[in-house]
Amino acid sequence: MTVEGGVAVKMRGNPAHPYSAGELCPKVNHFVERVYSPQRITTPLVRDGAKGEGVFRAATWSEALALVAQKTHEAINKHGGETVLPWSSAGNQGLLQMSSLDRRLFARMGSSVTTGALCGSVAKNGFMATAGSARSTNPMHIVDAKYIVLWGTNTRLTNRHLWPFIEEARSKGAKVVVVDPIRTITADEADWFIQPFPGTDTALMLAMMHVIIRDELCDDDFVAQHTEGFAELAAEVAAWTPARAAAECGILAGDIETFAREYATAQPAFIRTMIGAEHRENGAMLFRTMACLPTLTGSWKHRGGGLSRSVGSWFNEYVDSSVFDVEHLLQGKPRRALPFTQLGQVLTDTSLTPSVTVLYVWNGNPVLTCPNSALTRKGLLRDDLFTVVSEQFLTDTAKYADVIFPAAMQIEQRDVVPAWGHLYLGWNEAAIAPVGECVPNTELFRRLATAMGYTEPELFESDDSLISSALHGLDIEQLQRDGFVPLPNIDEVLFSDGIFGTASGKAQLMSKDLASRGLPSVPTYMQSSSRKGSAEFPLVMLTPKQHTRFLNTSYSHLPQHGPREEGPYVEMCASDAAERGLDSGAAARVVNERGEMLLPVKISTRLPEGVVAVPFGWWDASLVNSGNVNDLTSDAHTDWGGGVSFHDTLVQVFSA
Ligand SMILES: Nc1nc2c(c(=O)[nH]1)N[C@H]1C(S)=C(S)[C@@H](COP(=O)(O)OP(=O)(O)OC[C@H]3O[C@@H](n4cnc5c(=O)[nH]c(N)nc54)[C@H](O)[C@@H]3O)O[C@H]1N2
Ligand SMILES: Nc1nc2c(c(=O)[nH]1)N[C@H]1C(S)=C(S)[C@@H](COP(=O)(O)OP(=O)(O)OC[C@H]3O[C@@H](n4cnc5c(=O)[nH]c(N)nc54)[C@H](O)[C@@H]3O)O[C@H]1N2
Ligand SMILES: [Mo]
Repeated sequence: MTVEGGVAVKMRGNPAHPYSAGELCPKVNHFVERVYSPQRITTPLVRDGAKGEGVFRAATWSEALALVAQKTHEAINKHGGETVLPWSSAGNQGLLQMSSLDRRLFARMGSSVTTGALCGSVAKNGFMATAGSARSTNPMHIVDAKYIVLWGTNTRLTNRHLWPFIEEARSKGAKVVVVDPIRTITADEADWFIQPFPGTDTALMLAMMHVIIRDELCDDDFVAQHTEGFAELAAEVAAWTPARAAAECGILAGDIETFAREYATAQPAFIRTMIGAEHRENGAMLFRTMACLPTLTGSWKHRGGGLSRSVGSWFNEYVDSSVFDVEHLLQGKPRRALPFTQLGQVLTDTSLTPSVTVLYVWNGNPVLTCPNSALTRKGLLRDDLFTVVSEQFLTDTAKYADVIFPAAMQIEQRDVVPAWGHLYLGWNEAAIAPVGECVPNTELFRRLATAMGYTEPELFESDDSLISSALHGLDIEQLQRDGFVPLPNIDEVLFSDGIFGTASGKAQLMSKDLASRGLPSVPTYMQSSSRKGSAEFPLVMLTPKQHTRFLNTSYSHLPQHGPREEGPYVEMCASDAAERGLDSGAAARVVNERGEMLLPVKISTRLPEGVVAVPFGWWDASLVNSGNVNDLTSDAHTDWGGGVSFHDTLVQVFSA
């Protein structure tokens, strides 16, 4: 960071960082402009118009805090602590600013808590059902792979720093296969692109395992010593011939045969996956089944083998966020758990007792990032709901607030940053004082605790003290000096000894635990509602990330971001467009029972018949018509893991 006279003027990446090699992505290479953006919220704001209208007046901190404390006390006195709901997503992903002192403050209030997540908890819980551990393979080991499967992840867009490692592996002879219902920019660069119909991957994997078992390509010793339930799995996959799966997935049976044999024999074979494929009704099953593939072939044994998803849980051993939970603040009270992803349902459920009457939102933009936005908005418009938002910008969510607190950004606060894509812990030093009256989340929660009249010292712990109480077994001096430190176990080849994280230490090809929860004990394909289709809404709509300059909905409203991406559109194949009399660029209405969007048509060869795609991340306010695709998406839960099935959404498209 270059700072002149207390003003940040330039930011660059650290070329010594082993993963990023100093490359800033298009999301953050204009970060300094974001910090000093004229649109930034720099003082507390109090609503000065109708709810949702977005009209506010500046207020002092003491006025805003007093109002929030008064409303919160009133609500708790009337309905009990569980009437308060804190809703926080990832924000800047720092240890302190993502989730720390808030846990203590809301425990002290006895508030409700959220369960599940928009991101990652399905992949994690699906994977864990097989492997018993949330940890998966170090992504950087991909350089040693001979066969790379990028399964439901758009690496070149969403995880671009991994791409050079993939290129390096390819230069050493690795083959790169992409499995995705969309021919993404990553698929464009693959050696082989496999395009199953959305949500049918589990059928594809069952057929792969059919071939692997039938052709005796399992690692028999590994399976015998380190797994449970092989016979039950074999019985399930026996019926999944490549021909059967081919019909379900819309791909060729011969391709399934080849894929299975190549995957099993080209060792080490590495599967890389992320989040996109979890956003489905059967998302957890997809990840559970995927974890069986390297288990049957024993590819975990090799550096360059295994399966890699988000690796945040590697940090837990060294960055212990459980120190933020202080039991006695709860005074033995139970906490009511409400589903994180279904905020609209929670806020509009009239049978909920007590109903949520005070909502705190920070680190997230749920009006745009949760599914079924109309329901979220309806809930936020309730007259008897008091909404507090901490934000950097007047987002579509902040517009519904009664009080907004101005939030600091990364370069204005100290934090440590665990990663989800590599195994280096980052040190985030404050480079400048916060702009205006902005404060880090931790400081907001200390001020709120004071305003509430609470006195427990745990509610006021300093940032430095919180950091030092959470870090273990790391060289802090090195961390501060270099800006990053590798996790001590970074070279571990996960599960290479065949010891998994389950109670028995064996991978669960059959899981009694799943069975006891009423779920299928062995990997099982269940057709999703979107695969079944509907006469009224016959098209499956996918809504992945598609813009290099957006981070979900963050950045997209800023001049160097949204305007430099082509606006939102509905992408479809030529035959689906022709059937509807739509040409490229024509205005189309994308409709279902939840909402409607007016979008230009983009005809492409990236999608199969029956599947359309609309990019995620645009704000409502940025467009004449809504740019928010979550107006249409399904808020149905995933099979387990508490996620949401954004991609199991059905729509119809009409000429506008
Ligand atoms: N540029 C950019 N980068 C980002 C983000 C961003 O918004 N913009 N967001 C960040 C965040 S929060 C996350 S979680 C990661 C996500 O990283 P990814 O998981 O790589 O990204 P997604 O776009 O969610 O989904 C990836 C792919 O999943 C595919 N998919 C959907 N359904 C299925 C299915 O049934 N089977 C298969 N095989 N594939 C399926 C989609 O077509 C999509 O191409 O990206 C991070 N990086
Ligand atoms: N249709 C569809 N919907 C999706 C997805 C999809 O692929 N398709 N992806 C899902 C995924 S994977 C994710 S992760 C979620 C993301 O969902 P969210 O986390 O809600 O998304 P963001 O748009 O990143 O919003 C983060 C907000 O936090 C604010 N913020 C950042 N740092 C701080 C801070 O330190 N303090 C405070 N108070 N605020 C801060 C930013 O200004 C921004 O407005 O969206 C999900 N929704
Ligand atoms: Mo995410």
